[in-house]
This record gives sequence, C-alpha cells and structure tokens, in this order.
Amino acid sequence: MLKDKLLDLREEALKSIQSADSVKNLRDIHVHYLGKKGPITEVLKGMGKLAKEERPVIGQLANQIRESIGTRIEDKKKTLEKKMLEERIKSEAIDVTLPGRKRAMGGHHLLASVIRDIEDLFIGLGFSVVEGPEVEEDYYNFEALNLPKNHPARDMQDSFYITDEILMRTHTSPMQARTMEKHKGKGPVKIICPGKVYRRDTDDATHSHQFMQIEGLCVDKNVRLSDLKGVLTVFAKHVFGAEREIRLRPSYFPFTEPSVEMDISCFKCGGHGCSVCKGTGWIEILGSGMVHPNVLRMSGFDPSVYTGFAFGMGPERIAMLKYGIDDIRQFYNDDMRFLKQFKRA
Ligand code: 2NM
Repeated sequence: MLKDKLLDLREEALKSIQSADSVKNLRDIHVHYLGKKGPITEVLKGMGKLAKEERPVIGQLANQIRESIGTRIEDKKKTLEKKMLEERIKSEAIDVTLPGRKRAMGGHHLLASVIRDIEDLFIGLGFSVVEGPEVEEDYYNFEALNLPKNHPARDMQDSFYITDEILMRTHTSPMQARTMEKHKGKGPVKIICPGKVYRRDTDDATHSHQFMQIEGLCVDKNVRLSDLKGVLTVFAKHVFGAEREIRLRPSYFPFTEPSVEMDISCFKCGGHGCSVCKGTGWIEILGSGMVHPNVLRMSGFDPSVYTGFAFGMGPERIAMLKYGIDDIRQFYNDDMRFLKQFKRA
C-alpha cells in the first residue's frame, strides 16, 4: 500500500533526522528524502495506478509528510547550529582571571642613564648637548686645543691613528673647538659634549681603550673661575647629594689656564675618611679650568673680550663611585646579571 510506504518513509526520515550530528548530514537527508529523485517523488509518480478517490488522500498525505520532514530538518538544523555555537564559545573562551604572561621590559643601560641625567642637569642650566664624529682630524683633537705637534702631552694620551692626520678622538673637546669655530667669535657658547673616546691602553679594572666622556664649555664675556665653581657645585650636589662640598686643587691641562681638579666631599662617610675616599674624606671627580687664551684665539674668539671655563669627566668613573662598581669592564660586556641591577637607575 502506498499509504503504508509513505508512513514508513516518514518514520525512517524522522529517525535519521533525529540522529543527524551535523548540518552537512541534514543537507544530505534533505536531498535524499525531498529531492527530485527522492522516494516521496517516486511514490507520487505511482499515483496514476490509484483509484480516483484515493488520489487526493495520498497526495495530501505525501505533502504533509514532505512538509513535516522539512520542518523537522529546519528545527534540527537550528538545534545543531546552537550547539555548535555554544561549543565554539566554550572552546574560545578566555579566562580573564588567569595571571598574564610577564613580558621582559627593556631599560636604559646604567651608563646611558647616568649620562642622560647629567645632560638633563646641564640643559636645565642653559647648556646645549652637542655630538660629533669619533673619527677626528688631528687639528681639532690636538692642534686647536693648544697641543701642537711634538707637544709632550700628546703622548700623555697615546692615541689610535688612522692616517697621519686622522685619529680616533682621545677626548670630546674637538667638538668644543668645532662649536666655537662655528660661532665665529660671538658668545655665549654653552655646550656639553658627551660621547665615546679612544686611547691606546691595556684594559683592566680601571682602564679601557674605549670609554665615555662628558666635557663642558662655557664661553662668554665676564666668565670667571667662580662661575666654574658655582656650576660644578650644582653638578656635584645633583649627582652625589645635596650635602656635598667641593674643593679645587691646582692641576695642569694644555687647554686650560689655570687648570684645576675637583674633589667632592665623600658621599659615603661625609668626609671623615673611609674606604671609598681612602681615608682622605675627598673623592676626585673631574678636571677643569679656564679655557687657555690660545684655544679661544684658534677657534676665533678674542681672549681679551671673551673668557670661558671648561671641564671634563668620565661618566664610567662617576657611575662606579656612585654605585660601588669595581670594574669598568662591567659597562661593556653586557652581562644581564649586572645590567638588571640598574633597570630603573
Ligand atoms: C678636561 C679638563 C679641563 C676641556 C677644555 C676644552 C676646550 F675645548 F674648551 F678647550 N674642552 N674640555 C677640558 C678642560 C677638559 O678634561 C679632564
């Protein structure tokens, strides 16, 4: 009987819809039962053999079954889609209560921080920061700084020569000579020059063939030794603490006259004497002096109108003293155990 066949088909279709586990599966079921070559179409094709009064009954039943299979497929599809969405949400869920992964944060090298701090202080005092070449002309490195050829002080600092006239700068003063020259005899010139310098030295705990230097220069009318004292006192207190005192001792540099070396009262013992100041209560910090008239003249300034003070320091030494570092090579060998100790210095 066609009617039984249709009812069986319905039974069978609904069962397979029930057990379908994917949308693709459902699509196949749809094609199989409701497609043009499906069994229901097949049944309807056989209607010609039926009695006239049976035809509408079977036709109606076939349509009902077709409709109910379609509805079931749609319902099941919705259920499956909902389930899939829920599973996806679950699998992609982020547990916002989990602790985050720590990212390694970079930081400035201790030497960079110390230099930056000193630059900032001098910028605050009206100085500009000037940088220049590490490969320098003999003229700017020596000649213009009152160190003519055959001057005995030239081998005080054995240097790396590239050619007869070109060398690795032994200090940053050549930038000061260059800057004065650029100002064409008109002050003021207030600059500090930080940078790498090179000397032929055997590396050990306190010497390096390459190190940093910060030199300062202030040229104007009426610049006096007391200005140097004032500026360097501010510097000493800024870097080593407000209680620091300074003292100047006579010294010699070819580019300054008079030349002085500056000590600060020991920041460790306050001046009573300890291992840091080797019992003296004082620590040598930098060299300085009043710019030699020859230097001013060679760079285009009239020494009867202009005067100036200049100073030079080693930021490695400053950092070593301040942070109790006993080997200058620590600054250059990139040992993370060392560097990490000064992450926010
Ligand atoms: C020092 C000590 C004393 C210095 C002199 C000059 C220049 F260019 F003006 F002549 N620049 N830096 C100077 C003076 C540097 O270093 C220990």
